[in-house]
Amino acid sequence: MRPIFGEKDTPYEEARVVVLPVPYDLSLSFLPGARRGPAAILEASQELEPFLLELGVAPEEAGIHAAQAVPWVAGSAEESHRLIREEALRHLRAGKWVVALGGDHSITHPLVQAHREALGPFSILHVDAHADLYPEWQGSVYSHASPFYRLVQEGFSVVQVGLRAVSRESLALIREKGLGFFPAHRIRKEGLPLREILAALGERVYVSFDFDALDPSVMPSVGTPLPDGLTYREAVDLLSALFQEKEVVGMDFVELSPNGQFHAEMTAAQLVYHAIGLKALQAGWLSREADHI
Ligand SMILES: [Mn+2]
Repeated sequence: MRPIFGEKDTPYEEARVVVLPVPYDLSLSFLPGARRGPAAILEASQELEPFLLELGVAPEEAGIHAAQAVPWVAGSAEESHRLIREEALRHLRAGKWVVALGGDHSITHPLVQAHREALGPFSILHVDAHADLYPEWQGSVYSHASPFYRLVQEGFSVVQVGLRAVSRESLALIREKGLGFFPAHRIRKEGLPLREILAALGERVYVSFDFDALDPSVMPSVGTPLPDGLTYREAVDLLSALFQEKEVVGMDFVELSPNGQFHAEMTAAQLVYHAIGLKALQAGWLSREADHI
């Protein structure tokens, strides 16, 4: 197997970080293709510079291992989600920090359940163009439009950043449940309200990052692109602030739908790698090399 995220390949036992490919996209309502997202990110990651100039570390030196992709069960969203939950739980119980790569956004529900079971309570930072708060979509509660409805009903505290497609019903639910709500139009006009976002979150946070939160000018390869999204810099600044002040218990990056635009896949890989570097610094696995700024 070729190395991913840098030049080394860390064996499972030595790895602190497990990248978990979840190529499940059977819930997609518009353009399918997110099943090819994890492989595309891992392939693009081979082209990254291992040393990250901004962080002053080479995140791969924290030890990153790409796990086997979670298989899906044709015709059964329920069974597929059960497998995702079990695989994530296995890595968490082995003490690994798990970064899942989707796949469609429905995978966040079993991933969050696994983290809750292994690691205890946390709040959720949901970065997305869409609220994903439909009680069901096209007749399924396992839809990629529904994971946060289910999580909110299960009592999770959710903070949503970057939204620009929200139904009246979803907006009513956001208000009723008191979710953190930071729509893209506000961010475009006023900048990223980092203090407010951090204040809305608890001390421990799970991050679910839908690549369509980014503006299509930087991230065209998603199933449902929408204009007026976050810049790459805003995504990095949001994650940097989060890792500085919170314990990030886990992450998923979902909905990359490769469509031949390799720059989008590189962008996705770079953001994931940057997030792993932030974790490595926050956890004390690596120290910033002060000479490199
Ligand atoms: Mn989403």
